[in-house]
Amino acid sequence: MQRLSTASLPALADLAAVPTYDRSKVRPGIVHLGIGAFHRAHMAAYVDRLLGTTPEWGIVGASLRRPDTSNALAPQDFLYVLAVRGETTEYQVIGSVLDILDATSEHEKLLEIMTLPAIRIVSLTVTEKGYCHDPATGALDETHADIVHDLATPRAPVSAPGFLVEALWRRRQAGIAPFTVMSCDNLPSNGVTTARIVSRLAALRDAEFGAWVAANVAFPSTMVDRIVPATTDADRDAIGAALGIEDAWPIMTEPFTQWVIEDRFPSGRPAFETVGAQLVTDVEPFEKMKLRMLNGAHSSLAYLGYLAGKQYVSEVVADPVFRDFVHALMTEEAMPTLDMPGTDLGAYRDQLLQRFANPELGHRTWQIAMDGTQKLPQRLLGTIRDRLASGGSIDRLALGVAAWMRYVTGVDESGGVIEVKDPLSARLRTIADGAGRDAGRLVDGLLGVGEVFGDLAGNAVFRDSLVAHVERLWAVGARETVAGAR
Ligand code: CS2
Repeated sequence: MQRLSTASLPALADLAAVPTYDRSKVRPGIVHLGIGAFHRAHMAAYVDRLLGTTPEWGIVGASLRRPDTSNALAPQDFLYVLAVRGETTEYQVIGSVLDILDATSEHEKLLEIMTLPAIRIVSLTVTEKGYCHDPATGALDETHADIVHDLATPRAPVSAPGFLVEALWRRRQAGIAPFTVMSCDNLPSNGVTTARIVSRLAALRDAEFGAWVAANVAFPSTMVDRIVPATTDADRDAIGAALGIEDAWPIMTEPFTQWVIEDRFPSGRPAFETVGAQLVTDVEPFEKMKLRMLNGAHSSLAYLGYLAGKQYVSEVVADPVFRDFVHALMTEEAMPTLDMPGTDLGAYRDQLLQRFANPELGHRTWQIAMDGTQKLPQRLLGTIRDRLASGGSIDRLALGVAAWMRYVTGVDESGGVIEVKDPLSARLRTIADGAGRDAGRLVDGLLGVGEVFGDLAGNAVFRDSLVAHVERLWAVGARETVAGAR
């Protein structure tokens, strides 16, 4: 089978939407750190639609950890297929990514590109843990190994904040205006959080420079939304069969896509609003709605569903017990904490349930269960804090957290091993091993992970609810526990 490349595009045009602009005229204007599946299904697809009219906004991507994306896409001119799976599948070939660098071996080249005056935006999808921060407070974790490294050798950084700081430093030295830093990760107030982290790292390097970053670099917040499961070999085969072309790393996604952007780009930006993004002055209410409704429900379904032996999110919500539970979690416990005048939250919730049910996506519960320590604060714990403050019930939200606690013990309901992926997995393991089958000890041990739970650790209502749920999860399993909690 022929490999996807510029040369193969004309033959593909009958089966897929291919770039209609002249790719040879596109120039880099954006550097994107963390070019994983999400970016390739989301921002890169928006930018792809802009390049016909504004070819100065092409993307140079960088992977901070592994060279695999670059290795897969370089032989195909960085083109890839985006398969949009709804009732039918639509194929697009995305051409907005011009190059991908492996930051581990090409850090100098990456920094040189980040210093070019033509680069006016540096965007990020490095996942929650890529910010090297304390998730409970949003502050830079100054003891993080990557941060310690980047402070010792600032000219050859390894972390996303380290690359931003060094590139901003070089631009300032050279008298080049700073780029705008746009986080596209699922963090609360992601712009403010990124600003805090990057300015702090800059200040640790040089106090005056830190103040300059805080005063001169724009960090707009964004709300990003599109469900993008990890690509499987079966997906690659399906693309081959449908399009007659070999793509080493196609991306699968759903039809829905949303991008809300705070309009603060002093160095200029593409006309994102012409390709479906919403430009607003305050993103925070949108972010909160999405994190608490979509992601809060997602994580709860992932832990509970995984424990109940369900591999995919669509399988979990196909079971009325789980569906009713998550409907109630959103309606009774998440929606009352949101302030979104003019938005029909009930309709938003129903649309989420429909998206979760998409049987074509194959979105694994295990994938969402990853990195719980980095995700729980903004997905469930902030909601719980607000509910406790207003005297509302928290039992369903707490069941989501309890399911995470049960999950990180590393043993599933049939005695099988759970591969717990989390930057704090070793610590979680020690706590779980020390607790044995004692729910109180497990809960207290995990609540003691201060960078996740913060002040919530001392709340008796929350603790009691967790202990009762963990006991039940052990005694009757996830499905029965959920059935009793609807
Ligand atoms: C998911 C998200 O993996 C996860 O934790 O909850 O990636 C989710 O699919 C996206 O945020 C949807 O926009």
